[in-house]
Amino acid sequence: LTVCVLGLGYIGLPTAAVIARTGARVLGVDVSPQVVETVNSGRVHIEEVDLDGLVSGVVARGKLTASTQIAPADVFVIAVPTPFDADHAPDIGYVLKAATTVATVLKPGDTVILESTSPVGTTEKVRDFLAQLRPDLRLPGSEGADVAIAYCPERVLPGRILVELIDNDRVIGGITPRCARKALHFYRRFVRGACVTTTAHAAEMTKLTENAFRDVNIAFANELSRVADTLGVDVWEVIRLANRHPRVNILQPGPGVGGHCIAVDPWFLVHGDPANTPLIRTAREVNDAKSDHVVAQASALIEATRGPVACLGLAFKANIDDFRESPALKVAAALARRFGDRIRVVEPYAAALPSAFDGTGATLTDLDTAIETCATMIVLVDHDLFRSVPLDERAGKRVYDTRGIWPDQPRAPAPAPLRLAS
Ligand code: SAJ
Repeated sequence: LTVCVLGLGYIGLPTAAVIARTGARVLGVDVSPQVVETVNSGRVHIEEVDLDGLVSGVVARGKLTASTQIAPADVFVIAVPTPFDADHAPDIGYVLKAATTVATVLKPGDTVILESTSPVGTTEKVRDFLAQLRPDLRLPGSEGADVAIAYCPERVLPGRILVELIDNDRVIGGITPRCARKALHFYRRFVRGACVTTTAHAAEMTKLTENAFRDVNIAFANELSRVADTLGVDVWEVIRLANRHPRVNILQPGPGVGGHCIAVDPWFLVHGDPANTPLIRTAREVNDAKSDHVVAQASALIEATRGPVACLGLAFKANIDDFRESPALKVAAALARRFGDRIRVVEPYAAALPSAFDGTGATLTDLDTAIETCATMIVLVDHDLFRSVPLDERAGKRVYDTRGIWPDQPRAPAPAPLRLAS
């Protein structure tokens, strides 16, 4: 079996490597010559647990090669980004560009699988696009179709990608049932989880639904944290207690929602049906507004104090080195613009401060120095390293813990008791 994976990013590269490990010959295609060169030398350009060892192994055995040029294959997996534009409208330009590339080598018997998160209807658009470019082929939907096209979203969690690529269930949506079966056959090579077939439309909407579900649930937690602030209640305690109910499972509040998926994908659903998505849209707005609220709260705290302030964390979530679309980075950079050299950023996963801090005067420091020198600490990421700081090292500090990692931290004096209406 020969497989071509288009896009060697956070999903494409691990997927290519896992398929190559099954013994298939895999060609990874990327527009970036640097990425191609890095992979061909057996190295990786992204941080992901165990990925370096896997890639160097399959490259050394000649099972995985990378190129900027496509070549004929039996299966094509498209794993390119689908961003949105300024109006939150999905941009499937990279997907269509990848399809154009595939069209140059597509032949009867091949399977084309789209894995990129995509608005509902995109897989059919890919089919229509390929039909225009290759009128000589019989594409699904036409009599005696000899090419299969399917949608199979990735659903792996950064930090656990190699485990989840194998263990998670997969939803495989075919343009026709035959396409789904053909793609199913492919995924069974490396997936241990269940592989469930459906239509392309249902699979596309399923992916968006999963991330919108998480976004709405995080928004609920973020809204609760604001209410709890107003009422002078500890939101972490309330959530812990409420979650003792057998049918309640509230997620964790934080400084907002980051990453490339959860803050993006819900918009694809909203865009698909704006009139019927007030909840999903509002959840997005609640989560985005949470970052602004955290900036305001932290600013008030910093203004009331003197001396250096530690901002703990820049990553978009715990224990990863990914700073793109990170609410922690957004908050810390806003504080740096406002408070300049008082801001000391601690981020064990950063070698230098990102460009958002250029010209602000803020500096990167290590945790020990921050504990020694900063009387004020703003927790923005729940890295294990921060979680493990014991209470005696935090005693007497003014702490704004947006992630709830230090439940034993003495709280600032509660606001005056509420006057209840009689
Ligand atoms: N977050 C909270 N509170 C929580 C959980 C998360 O504030 O209780 C924040 C995180 O700190 C982070 C953001 O949400 O800023 C997203 O983190 P995440 O761990 O929820 O998700 P991602 O973006 O790493 O990966 C998600 C996953 N989707 C779901 O869990 C439904 C993953 O399975 C998907 O494959 C991935 O999106 C994707 O590629 O779509």
